[in-house]
Amino acid sequence: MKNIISNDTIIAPITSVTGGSVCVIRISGKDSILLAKKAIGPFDISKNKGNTLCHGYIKNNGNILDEVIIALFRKPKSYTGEDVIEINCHANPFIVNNILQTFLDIGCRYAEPGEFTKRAFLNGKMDLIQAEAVQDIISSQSKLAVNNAISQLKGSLSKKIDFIRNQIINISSFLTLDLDFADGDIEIIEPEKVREEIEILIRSIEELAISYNAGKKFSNPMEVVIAGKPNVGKSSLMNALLEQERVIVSEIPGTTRDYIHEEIIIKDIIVKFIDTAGIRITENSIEIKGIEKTIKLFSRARLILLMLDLSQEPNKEDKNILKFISKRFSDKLLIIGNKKDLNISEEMRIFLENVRIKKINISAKKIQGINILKEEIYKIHQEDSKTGLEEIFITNERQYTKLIETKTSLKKVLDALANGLGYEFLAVDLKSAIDKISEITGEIATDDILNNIFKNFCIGK
Ligand SMILES: Nc1nc2c(ncn2[C@@H]2O[C@H](COP(=O)(O)OP(=O)(O)OP(=O)(O)O)[C@@H](O)[C@H]2O)c(=O)[nH]1
Ligand SMILES: [Mg+2]
Repeated sequence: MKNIISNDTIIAPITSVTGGSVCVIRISGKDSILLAKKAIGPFDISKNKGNTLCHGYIKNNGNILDEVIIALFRKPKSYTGEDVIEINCHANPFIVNNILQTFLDIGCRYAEPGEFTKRAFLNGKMDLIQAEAVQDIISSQSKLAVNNAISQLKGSLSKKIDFIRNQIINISSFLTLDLDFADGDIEIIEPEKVREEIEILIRSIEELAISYNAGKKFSNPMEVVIAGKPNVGKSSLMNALLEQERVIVSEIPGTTRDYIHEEIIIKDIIVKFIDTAGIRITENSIEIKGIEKTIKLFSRARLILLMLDLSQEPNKEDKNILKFISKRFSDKLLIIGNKKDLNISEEMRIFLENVRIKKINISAKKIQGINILKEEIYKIHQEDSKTGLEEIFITNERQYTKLIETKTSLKKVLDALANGLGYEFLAVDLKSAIDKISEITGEIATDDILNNIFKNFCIGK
C-alpha cells in the first residue's frame, strides 16, 4: 500500500457476505458515482444528492443481478472523505460476487485490508488513534472496552495526546526563542520552570501508561481457572458452565491431561474458563516444577476457582493445595465446595469453617449453585471495573510503546537540565519526544507505520 492516496476507486463488502439477510458493499473513490451510474438503474443515480438513500437494481448486460437499496455520500461528507456508494444487497454469496465482478469489470479495484479506514485517515477524517478505535470497536470483548473504543473514536484520547504534544512543542519553541536571544543575555524561560513543566508532562504520560495495563484487562475476556486435585469435579463444572458435555468426565482420577478453555457470556462480559489437569502438591510443595504451567495460568488469571470435594474428608493433598495457592494468590481465590448433593463430610465442613476465603457450594453434576457462581464472577468483574481505571485508557500496544518512548526522551531532557547543560543540548531530545508523540495520532506517519497498522485490519474496514 502506498501512502499517497491512490486515485483509483475501490470496492469491498463491509459486512459479512453470508449470514443475515443483507450485505453492504462499499465503493469509494473519485469515479464511484460514475461507475454506479453505469451499473445501477433504472434512473440516473449520479443526479442524487449526498446523504441519500434510494431503491434500484444492479444490472449487467441487461440482466438484473439484484434489487437493492443504495446510499450515496458526496465527498468530503463520507466515511473515507471521498465519493462513496453503499449497496445494500441480499446476503447471498453468488449475488454479492456478481455485483463485485460487475464493478471490477467496469473499473473498480478490490480494496486492500483496512483501505477504507486508511483513506479516511489520509483524507483527514480521523487520526490514527481513531482509526485504531474502529478496529477496537469491532473486536472489543466487553461492554467497557466497546465504550472505551467509542470514546476514542469520538476523539477523547486524541485530545489528551494532542494536549501533551502541544505542551512539548511550546516548551521547545520557548527554548528556541531563548537560544535566538542568547547573545542578548535575556533568559526567556528559567531552567527550573522547564523542569517543572516537563515533570508534569511525564506524570500525565505515566497516568495514561498505567491505564494500559488496566485497559488490557478489560479488552480481553476475564480469565477464570478451575483448579483442584484430581477427580473433584473440575471438568464437570466446566460442562455445567458451558451447558454442554464439552469435556470428558470420569470417575478415574487424572482424566483431564491438558488445559481446555471455552468462553461464555455472563450478562455483558465474556468469561474464559480454563479447566486444568488435577494438581498434586506434596508436603513441602517441592514439586512445583511439575505444575509450572499451571502456576503461569494462575498468575495470568483474574480468578482461581479452587475446588474441593465436600463428600470426602480433607486429606493432606487438599491442605497442601490450599496452602500453596492461598499463599501466592489469596487476592483472587474462590473456594468451590463440589458434590454438595452427596453427604457432606463433617471433617470437611469443620475444615472449611476455619478457612477465611470466600466459598460457594455447588453440585456440578446436578447443576446446583451454578447461577450463584456466575453472579459472583460477574460481581468480581464489576468491582474491578470501578477501580484503577482512568476514564480514557490505552489498550493499544503501539500507542503505549510510543508513549513510553516519549517519556524516555523527556526524562533525558530532565537529566540534561540536572547536569546544567545548555538549552542547545536539550533540543535533540525534545525533538525526539515530539516525534514519538506525533506518531501516536499520526501527525507523523511514515509508510511503514501506516502499513503496519492497516495490515491488521480486515478487508472491508
Ligand atoms: N455426586 C456428584 N458427583 C460428581 C459431581 N461433580 C463431579 N462428579 C463426579 O466426580 C467424578 C470426577 O469428575 P470430573 O469432572 O471428571 O473431575 P475432574 O476434577 O475434572 O477430574 P480430573 O480431570 O481427573 O482431574 C465423575 O465421576 C463425576 O461424575 C457432583 O457435583 N456430584
Ligand atoms: Mg477433568
